[in-house]
Amino acid sequence: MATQKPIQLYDSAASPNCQRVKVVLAEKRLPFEAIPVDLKQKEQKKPDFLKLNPYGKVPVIIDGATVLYESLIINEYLEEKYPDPPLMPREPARRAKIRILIDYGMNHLDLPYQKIRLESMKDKQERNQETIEGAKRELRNLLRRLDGEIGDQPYLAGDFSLLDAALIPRFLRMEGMGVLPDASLPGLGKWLQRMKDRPSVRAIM
Ligand SMILES: N[C@@H](CCC(=O)N[C@@H](CS)C(=O)NCC(=O)O)C(=O)O
Repeated sequence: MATQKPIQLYDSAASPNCQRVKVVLAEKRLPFEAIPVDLKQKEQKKPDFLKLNPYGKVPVIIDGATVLYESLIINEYLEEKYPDPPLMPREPARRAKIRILIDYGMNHLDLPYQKIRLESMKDKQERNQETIEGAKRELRNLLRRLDGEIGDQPYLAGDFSLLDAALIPRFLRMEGMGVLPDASLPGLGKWLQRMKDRPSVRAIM
């Protein structure tokens, strides 16, 4: 019987979008072959790569005859195709809630998050510290909702789920930016520490 090749992941080590897929692959103990894509050399815009992902971005996975891009969609696919261990609850309402929180963490936090990122990338003399501090305050205000969601639970939706995997790359960066840990967000501080103890997260750090 022919054995199926391991999943191939077109990857860039520093990419948060690739990292969230690698967390799910590791949690599900799925062997994969990482194919590095040099983003600086624009390998992602070459015709052969565009055949895999017309958006010209990583990650892309190849699983047998299936070629997929968009990290959140890849993770949903991995959950459906390889349901053990489950990273989504069984109840439709709880699954829907997780998707709402993924959307919140990815899209609703995006404006202040990107503001800090872009401002911090500037040369020191051009950087506007007030813009950065204002965006940090804005971001912490938005994070209160997630801090309220986690409460005393170990993970954002109770058990470890696709929600934690989706958000951890961004939260590791927020820690690097000095947004977290913060006394006003105690639940998220504890969660971040717990996440960093997981082998799947240690592997992307
Ligand atoms: N929505 C996409 C975003 C993918 C994305 O922006 N990937 C970045 C790396 S983190 C990339 O490939 N950037 C290179 C480019 O845009 O040319 C996803 O979730 O997979």
